[in-house]
This record gives sequence, structure tokens and C-alpha cells, in this order.
Amino acid sequence: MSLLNLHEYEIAAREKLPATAFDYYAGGAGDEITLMDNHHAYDQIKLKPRVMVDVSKRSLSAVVLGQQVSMPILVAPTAFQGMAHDEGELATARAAHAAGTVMIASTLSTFSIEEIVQAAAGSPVWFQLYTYKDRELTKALVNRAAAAGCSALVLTVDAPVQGKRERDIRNRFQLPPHLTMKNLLGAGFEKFPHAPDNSGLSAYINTLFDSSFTWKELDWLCSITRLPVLVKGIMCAEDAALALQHGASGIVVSNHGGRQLDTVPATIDVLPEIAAAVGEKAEVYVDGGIHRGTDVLKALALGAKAVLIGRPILWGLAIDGENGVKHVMDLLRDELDIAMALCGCTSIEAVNKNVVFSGRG
Ligand code: FNR
Ligand code: LAC
Repeated sequence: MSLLNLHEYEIAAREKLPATAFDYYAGGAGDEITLMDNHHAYDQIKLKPRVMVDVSKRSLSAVVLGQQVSMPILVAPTAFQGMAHDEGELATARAAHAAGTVMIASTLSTFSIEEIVQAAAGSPVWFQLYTYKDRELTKALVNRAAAAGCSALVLTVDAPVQGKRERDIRNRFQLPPHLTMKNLLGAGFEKFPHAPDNSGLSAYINTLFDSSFTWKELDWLCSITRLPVLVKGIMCAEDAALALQHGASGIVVSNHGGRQLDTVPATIDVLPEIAAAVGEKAEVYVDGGIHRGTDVLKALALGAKAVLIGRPILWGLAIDGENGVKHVMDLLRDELDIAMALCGCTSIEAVNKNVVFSGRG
């Protein structure tokens, strides 16, 4: 029998993947408190069912950065998808296309951004940007993404240094030898450095990423591209306001899936305050811990335009490549559809904070 929900996908993926890969995908920083809170915070929020509403016709379609998607559920950028499946990011891009939604491709992908955009077959791909100390390289990545056909940049700002991920340190995490970070091939940064006592990724990030990047550099980034820039990794209203002042078209409320700074709040707990501060000025997205359609509905109710899904995509990919990712998206879509119907909502626009009991938002 096929898997029934995203939790079952995780269990099956844990059995299938090499332990080092599973740990890298599943793990978080420190004691993994934030990783767990991201999930559990959703359970504390209670939906308000509404009855005797005509819900016979329903639509989940939404518009993100001016682009129509079949549902407000997007694929979060996650690195090294080639560890989950030989077709890696290409399988994910095909599944996102089949699901009618956006894939956000990581800078640290195991296929190139050109290959990924091609696999997406006309569906929107956004490029997640990590900024390298080598400013020309950073600029070259931006230009390449635009030339490849990406329709937005997602600048990740919560990783000037890498969080302390003890699973990866313990495993001396390394990329399997047959995989490279293809976007970085020309620059010679396609492999981890030698790091016998550490996570190779941690050594890579701490050597190469630009930890001096500030709001001033966001101005610079916006000045060198015509693509809209989303800033990913915002956890408070003050930083959301700064992002907008410096040219962002939107923000992603994210704690990097609990992988950077442990003991920061669950994203869903800070979303209402940030969404209220941003108002109609820009688009607000959220990720972290979402594994049920009811979670998606709660995030929309509390102010998100759409949500991003990280790890569950990797579990789908590990189990059955493109079909697995598509099935994960379909499960979430069906669950969201049911939850909306039972809350009396027939469209995404109809979802608002009245869908949850008060106490939050
Ligand atoms: C990530 N994330 C991430 N974010 C980013 O901006 N660039 C990246 O390359 C990666 N890589 C990455 C790898 C893996 C294995 C994970 C789990 C996460 C963070 C990701 O985009 C997202 O913020 C979280 O994964 C969301 O939380 P959930 O859905 O995984 O709980
Ligand atoms: C991670 C980095 C690559 O979370 O974003 O592993």
C-alpha cells in the first residue's frame, strides 16, 4: 500500500537512505529544540470548523510574485538532492512542474541551475542565493540564474556562519565522491575542503560564504538584478522592515528548519507579528515544520501568502524520485483541500485569521 502521509515518508526514507545522508537532511542545530518546536507549535493552534457553507466548488490556486500556482505550497531550497536520488534536483523540478508550483533551487545543487530550469519545463524556478566572499562570483551566480530563466532570487540571510550541527560533525559529513556542486564548478568551489575532524559542509560555508554581507549589500544585490528578491531567514518584524527598506519584494519567515540557531522560536509563532508589520507592502512566506495540510491552512490564516516545504520533499525524492515528490505534494494538496472545506473556505483568498481560534494572530 502506498504511503499515507508525510510522516510515513520520513520513516520510510530513514530506512532507505545511508545514515549520513539521512542525518544531514533530518538534523538541526544544537539540541534540536527549534527543529522540534517548528513541528509542535502547529499542534497548539486550533482550527475553527465552519458548517453549512456551500463548499461544493473549491480552488486552491494562488498567485506568488505575480505567478499563478496551483496551490500555495512551494518547494523550499534544499542542498545536495543527489544524495536522495540519482536524478536529484531534476526529479524535484519535474515534480514541481507536474504539481503546478514553484521550485526554489539551492545554490548548492548537484545539478546546474540551467539543467534544473530545463527540467522544470516552463514552470517557475526561483534561485536561492548564497553569497560568496568573492563578490564577482556572487554576481556571476545572479546573472547565470537570470540568464537560465529563473524568475526570482531568494537571498538566504541566516547563514553567515553555519549552525552547530552535531550529527554532521559526528559523521564527518562529506558529499559522496560522485556528486559535486555543479553551479560552482567553474569557480573551483564544487567540493568540500578537507576537514578530517569536522562536517565538510561547515568547513565549506565558514571558509567561502561572505559573513560581512549586510543590508547595504542587499541594496547592491537589488541594483545588479532586475529579478525580484525575497529575503529568506527573517524572524522578527525589525528585520522584515529593514529587508523592505533595502529593496526586498518579500520575505520568508524561516529559521532554516532549526538548522542554524537553536532555541529560536518556531516560525509559526513569529509569523503573525511579522505579517502584521509587513501588511500589504510585500509578500510574506513561511517555512519550517509543515507536514500536514492543516499546517498549511494555519500558516495561511496567520498571514503567509504561501508556504515552503523542505525535508518532506527530500523524503519523497528518496523513496521514489519524481513520483515520490509529486505524491508528497499531492498528499499535502488533498489535506489542504479537505481542511479548507471543513473550515468553510472555497478559495485561498477566503482564508483569514478567523479560520483559527484566537490566541494567536
Ligand atoms: C535546507 N535549507 C536550505 N535553505 C537555503 O536557503 N539553502 C539551502 O541550500 C538549504 N539547504 C537545506 C538542506 C537541507 C537538507 C534542509 C533540511 C534544509 C533550509 C530550507 O530551505 C527550509 O528553510 C527548511 O528546510 C524548512 O523546514 P522543513 O520544511 O524542512 O521543516
Ligand atoms: C543547509 C545549508 C546548505 O541547511 O543551507 O544544510
